[in-house]
Amino acid sequence: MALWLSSLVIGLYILNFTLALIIVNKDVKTSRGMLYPRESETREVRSLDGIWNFVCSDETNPTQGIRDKWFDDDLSKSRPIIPMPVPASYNDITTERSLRDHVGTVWYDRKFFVPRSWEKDQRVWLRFGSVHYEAFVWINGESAVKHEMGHLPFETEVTHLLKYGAENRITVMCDNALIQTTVPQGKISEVANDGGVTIIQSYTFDFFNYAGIHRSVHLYTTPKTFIEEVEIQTKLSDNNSVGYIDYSVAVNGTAANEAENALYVRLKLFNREGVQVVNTTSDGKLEGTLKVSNAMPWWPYLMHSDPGYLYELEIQLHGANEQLLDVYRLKVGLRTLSWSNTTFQINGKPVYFRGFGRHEDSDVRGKGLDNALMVRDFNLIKWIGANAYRTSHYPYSEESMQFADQHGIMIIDECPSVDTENYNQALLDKHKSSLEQLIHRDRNHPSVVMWSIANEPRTGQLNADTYFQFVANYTRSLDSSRPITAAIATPWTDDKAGRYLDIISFNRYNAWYSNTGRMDMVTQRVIDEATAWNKKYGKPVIMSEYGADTLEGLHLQPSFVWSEEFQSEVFSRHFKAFDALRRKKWFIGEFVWNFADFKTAQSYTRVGGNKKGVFTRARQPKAAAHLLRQRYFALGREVDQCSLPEDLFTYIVDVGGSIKNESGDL
Ligand code: BDP
Repeated sequence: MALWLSSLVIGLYILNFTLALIIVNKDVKTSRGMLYPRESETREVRSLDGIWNFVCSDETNPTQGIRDKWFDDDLSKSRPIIPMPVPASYNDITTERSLRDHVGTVWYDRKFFVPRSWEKDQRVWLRFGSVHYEAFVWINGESAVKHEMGHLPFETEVTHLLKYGAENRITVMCDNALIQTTVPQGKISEVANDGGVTIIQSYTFDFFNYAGIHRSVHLYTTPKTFIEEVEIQTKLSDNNSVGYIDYSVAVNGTAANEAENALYVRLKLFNREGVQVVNTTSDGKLEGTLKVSNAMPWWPYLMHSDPGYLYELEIQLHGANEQLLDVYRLKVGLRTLSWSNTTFQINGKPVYFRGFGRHEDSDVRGKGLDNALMVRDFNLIKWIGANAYRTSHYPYSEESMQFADQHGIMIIDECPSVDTENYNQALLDKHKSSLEQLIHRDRNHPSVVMWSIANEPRTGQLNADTYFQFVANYTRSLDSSRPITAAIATPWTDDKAGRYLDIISFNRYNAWYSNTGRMDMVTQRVIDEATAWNKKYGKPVIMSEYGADTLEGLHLQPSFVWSEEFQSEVFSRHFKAFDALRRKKWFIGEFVWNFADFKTAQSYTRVGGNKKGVFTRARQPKAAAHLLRQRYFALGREVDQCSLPEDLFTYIVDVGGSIKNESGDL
């Protein structure tokens, strides 16, 4: 009897365990609308950025504000408030350790007026560029919207919640807690401290879990019947002289429901000089193709003398009797992407990526959008001669995506899945949703040339195979016009995800995490690993991370870990490997880790944060930046015949003809 009972218990345990392991490919909720807010003849936009009121909940009582309905009145009536800038992470604004390291909910509110003129014949929308990690929003005490997932926008219609010609209140509760089913994952635990117990947030990823209202908050109006979605795909004829823009427009509103057939769109395409080059009208399906003769293709920076060429597409929505209902304008870059098992091409030309992994991170504002920082970063990217970056390890601001379009910088667009492990159904559903939201947001950007579905997922683990098959296939079903990659650090021998990708990216820290300090153990190892990945999957390969922590101003000769000399030498040993690999064609890019120093959680391996930046956190070059600049421009000249900046090399001596011939003219 006892034996029978214990077998039953063991059997039930195994069944329970097995059920937890089964993951299935379920449908996930898809996003709607969310076109970037732009003013037009029919739309008004108002920013709610500024200084908001802020309250931090007690860590041990994170739901108190909900129970006590803090959203019913001004926050100041419930708790003492402090000023908090929006957009910004809240963590580094005050001098308090407790706010920097806070785990759980915080509250924001502010007042704003809505003009009386907005009351009639239109709709009003409230849109957040991003709140990390989960947001709950109330307008005048009424629940307006909830959203889970940092770094991605969300919006809701607030027409019926607003008071027109009067003052309104917006309240936001933001929760930064990361658990095993959030993207990214984390763990919350209760740990004894000197005063009793405290809540600890831990995570394995290597950047500070900054939180708050990270990007702009907008109110905007649309007509009652309006353009809700625009999706475009572009391609060029074989000789790049004719461009094609496939478009499809979705409309929301009563006129759309009542008189579907009466609606049509008129599309006008303007070139950079503002000259109209196409004017066409759709049928009732609101989709079709624009043909652009004498096309100006969108080229990446340094691949062409006029990179980042953008047209402007004006979309006019018309109703019955040709009534103009709505106007929305979108920048369009004409380009074709193609890839095979050996190459990745843009407009028929093979691409060699030279770039960075980056972070949205800076002093004081954390991950908050900052236009000064964004423009400085693009200036540095262009100064150094890079043509690409990966949005490691989450989607970056929409403003930076628009900037990349304009400057011809190619983007590997990554979703917020980092160090993914312990695969389960809830995680899979959210991971897929993060990609859906990302693709929905970024699908019209010419700068986005690849989707990255994860950074350093534990792809050797049980279930990794099924999990990544589902994630990759879902991504492909949403957009088949761009290849899919993931930055993998699992040894190629154990990896189970690569076969679902189009391009293999791998991260490896030779001479840093492995064989620390051994300059003689870099070059061949990089060549061997890249070759092994290519042999295993037969796909193009990118080295998506390599580098070394470097304390600015520390000089040691011969080079020693953490010194500026060490970073330069590690880079140089990699360059040698990359040059050997480039000859094999299937090796298509090199990305340094990282663009700039950035903040991490506290750890004895991090001195004030991760110092693998080529630039400091204040965006000034370390010594290796000058070396990298020479390489990136030299590659640009060899691969894409770009011209070199005059100040690339410092004058040393007039070497005369003989030496010049030996060393080439660089
Ligand atoms: C890689 C991670 C990156 C880290 C980097 C490092 O992808 O997020 O910052 O290592 O340790 O494994 O510097």
